[in-house]
Amino acid sequence: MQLKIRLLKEIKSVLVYVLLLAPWACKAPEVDKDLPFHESIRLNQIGFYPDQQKIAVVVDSENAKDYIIWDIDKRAIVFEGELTEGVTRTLSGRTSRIADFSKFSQSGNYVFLLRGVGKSHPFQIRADVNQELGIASLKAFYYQRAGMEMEEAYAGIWARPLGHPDEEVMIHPSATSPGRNSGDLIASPKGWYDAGDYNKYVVNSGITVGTLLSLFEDHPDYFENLDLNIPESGDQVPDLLDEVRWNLDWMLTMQDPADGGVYHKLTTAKFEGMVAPHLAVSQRYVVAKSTTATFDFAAVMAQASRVYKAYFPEESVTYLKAAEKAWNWAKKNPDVLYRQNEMNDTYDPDVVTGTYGDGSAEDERIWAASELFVTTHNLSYWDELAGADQTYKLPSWNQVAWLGYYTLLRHQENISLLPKEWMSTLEINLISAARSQLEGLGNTGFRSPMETNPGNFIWGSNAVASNQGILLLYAYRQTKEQVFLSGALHNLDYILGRNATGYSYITGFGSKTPLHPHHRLAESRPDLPPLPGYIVGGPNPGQQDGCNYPSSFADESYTDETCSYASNEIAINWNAPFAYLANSLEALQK
Ligand code: G3I
Ligand code: 9MR
Repeated sequence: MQLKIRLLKEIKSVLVYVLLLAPWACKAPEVDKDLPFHESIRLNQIGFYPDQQKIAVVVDSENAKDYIIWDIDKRAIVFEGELTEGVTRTLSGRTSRIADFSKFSQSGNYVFLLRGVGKSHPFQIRADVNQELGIASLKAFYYQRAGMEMEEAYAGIWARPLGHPDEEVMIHPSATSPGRNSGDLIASPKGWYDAGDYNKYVVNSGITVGTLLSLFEDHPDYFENLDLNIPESGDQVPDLLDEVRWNLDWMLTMQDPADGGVYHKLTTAKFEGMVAPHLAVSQRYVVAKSTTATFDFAAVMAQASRVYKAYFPEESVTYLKAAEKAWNWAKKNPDVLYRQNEMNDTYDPDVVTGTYGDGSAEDERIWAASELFVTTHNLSYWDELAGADQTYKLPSWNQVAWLGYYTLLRHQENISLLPKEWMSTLEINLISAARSQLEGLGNTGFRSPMETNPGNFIWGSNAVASNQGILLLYAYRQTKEQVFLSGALHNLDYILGRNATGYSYITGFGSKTPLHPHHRLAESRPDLPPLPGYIVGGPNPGQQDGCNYPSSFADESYTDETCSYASNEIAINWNAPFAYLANSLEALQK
């Protein structure tokens, strides 16, 4: 009897053992090897923070239900779940269901597997999951440097000869002034190439530098020792500030010393071909001054004067003088808007490169006044702001008021002389704008603020997603409400793969990434993978480049083709907000 019971018990425990282990044992090969990657599963291809949300979206695949998270290293199932019942629709009408595995928080390397369908791209869960991405998004600026040889020590396989020294840039007839005649040559070296093209535009440099300096001001400790492996690494200055200085040095040369006005751009007359920088040698010009460029310059120099004071005290003084001189010019010339067609009617040669033309310089005035006020505490700049429009406007190259307002909020403790009510209006407007980004998020196909409005899909839509992320992070820092942090992460997830095309839109980061960006630096080296760390413009139903797109729906209007400058170009003003988002999230986790 005793023996029988013992035997029965043993059989039972063996049975339990077999029952427990069997599914593991026979599922392992299925999970790991046999199931193919499946496009219907969309998730962040880099990964997630242990304590934050983790969501995958499944499009179509109506019958699928159970999913597992498979640990690639341990070769084991570590989490199981079911897709939510709720079905939403993507912008193109496909069904979408989500898998929320936020509860799973173990660090590791994983793949998401949908039973009966397939597996996802691999991803990680890690406390510093966005660190390399953040660094690469800043290192991208180094690769954009004009007038510098890229040495192998810093550029690796992307080493290249020096191009565009810009020591002999011609004064275009639209840009003459006493002492500078048409055809004269000036030196205007350094700076970053704007984008896929090799020109240098002050307006776009402005928002780019402003965004990067704000990133530094918001997280100085994080950047104190962050190593970008650039030629200046190892000096006493944070690498981020060394990198930005390369462009500030150039911007300073764009100011006419005679009157303080700032040339709108430095450009060839026509876009160069898809050739390496040292082979793109057409004559470059500085072209017409503009109010927008000059106010943007004033804003950036005022901010730089503040930020660099501790590192380069002499430059700090130079920056402030340049800012004030620019401010005075722009105040005297409030309506000198850049109109390329009119310019071409009057002067030769015609200039047909990027315009960065803008109908109003009012937001640029607000930005400049804000930066100058915070740096100098001079109340005459406050007078400029007292009656200004305070409604929230998402930053873009032609809408920069809130770069200034973010700065006022960042420094509110030091500017207590401003009326409390006026300052709290800014704060209220910021927070309610952030809240409205989240409205309707749960009904979108891919669960991101970006998709709550099809109107977000413009040329450079990925910068819209990034700038929304920045707004949400500011709201988070003001309120400490988790929904805002979560919203910013949703847009990061969107950019990194949880979206309608299934691309991670960052070159070199993710499993399905752009391979043919409209980027002369990359396209002139077809033997190499594209330079890493760049965000491409992203879906844009305008499709202004006339390339073949796979779809006309807003969030699917993307094609990874070199010809597609309207959806697949890279640009400094898009990388900067993305770099802000990735690095600020990292800094916040620390
Ligand atoms: O202002 C309208 C807005 O009212 C409307 O709702 C929206 C709908 O699409 O369009 C808005 O105008 C757009 C404008 O950007 C402002 O966002 C135009 O359609 C669009 O064609 C225009 O695109 C600009 C593009 O140059 C062409 O001018 C991009 O913003 C700008 O980032 C891009 O910049 C180029 C440089 O010129 C040259 N270097 C490369 C760089 C990146 O592509
Ligand atoms: O390469 C140019 C890109 O940087 C600009 O964003 C884009 C729009 O201004 O123009 C691209 O240049 C194209 C030009 O406009 C038309 N001919 C083909 C050029 C691309 O090879």
